[in-house]
Amino acid sequence: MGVLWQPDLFSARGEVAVDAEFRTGRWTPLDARSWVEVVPGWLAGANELFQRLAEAVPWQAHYRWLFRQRFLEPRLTAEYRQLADAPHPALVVAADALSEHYGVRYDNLWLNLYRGGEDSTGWHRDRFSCRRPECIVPVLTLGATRRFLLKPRAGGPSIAFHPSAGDLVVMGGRCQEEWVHSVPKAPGTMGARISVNFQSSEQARRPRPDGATS
Ligand SMILES: O=C(O)CCC(=O)C(=O)O
Repeated sequence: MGVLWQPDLFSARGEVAVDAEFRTGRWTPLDARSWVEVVPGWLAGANELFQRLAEAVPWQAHYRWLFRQRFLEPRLTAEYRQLADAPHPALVVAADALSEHYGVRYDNLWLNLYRGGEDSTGWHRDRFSCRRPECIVPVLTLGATRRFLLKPRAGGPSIAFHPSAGDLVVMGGRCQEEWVHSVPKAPGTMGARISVNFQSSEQARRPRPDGATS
């Protein structure tokens, strides 16, 4: 895959590892029931992991339907339904650390490759991977820094985050019910970005009417 990779010249090429203590985490309430936690530099060795994923993942383009029109999604994606099939062992370690920290079992992965500033994802919420009233959705950034926006589903100004390589953005509470998120186009951006969405089959199941969780 010939994506442009622009490593941070100041970070040493090294082992991929996560901060299991989430020491740099900054938790921000969005409203009374929704929140975001940003964990700068959560993953060390982000450049190494980016390069391995850019090369090893079978990235695919997909057509989507929007307002009855079929369009080619402006990014490439890949899905790993079993964590055991993850394309790099560090992603299993990362999923386990997230599961331990947030009390949600992350057992599958959704990866996005934004080849450059013309790639993007529009406003959406994670309806299919989050069918519980409250969910916790961690998104790890590798590669280029892009804007990650959140805005209330009912309307209102957006809030911008600028996750860089190795940073984690975690959407929690009723974020997938009452907020939408996007990664807008960024003409002039040099380099590609990969985002790793840690998903949970528990969160993708509707709660049972009797209140049981499985
Ligand atoms: O790339 C990102 O940071 C967000 C990805 C996303 O929202 C999605 O794939 O549903």
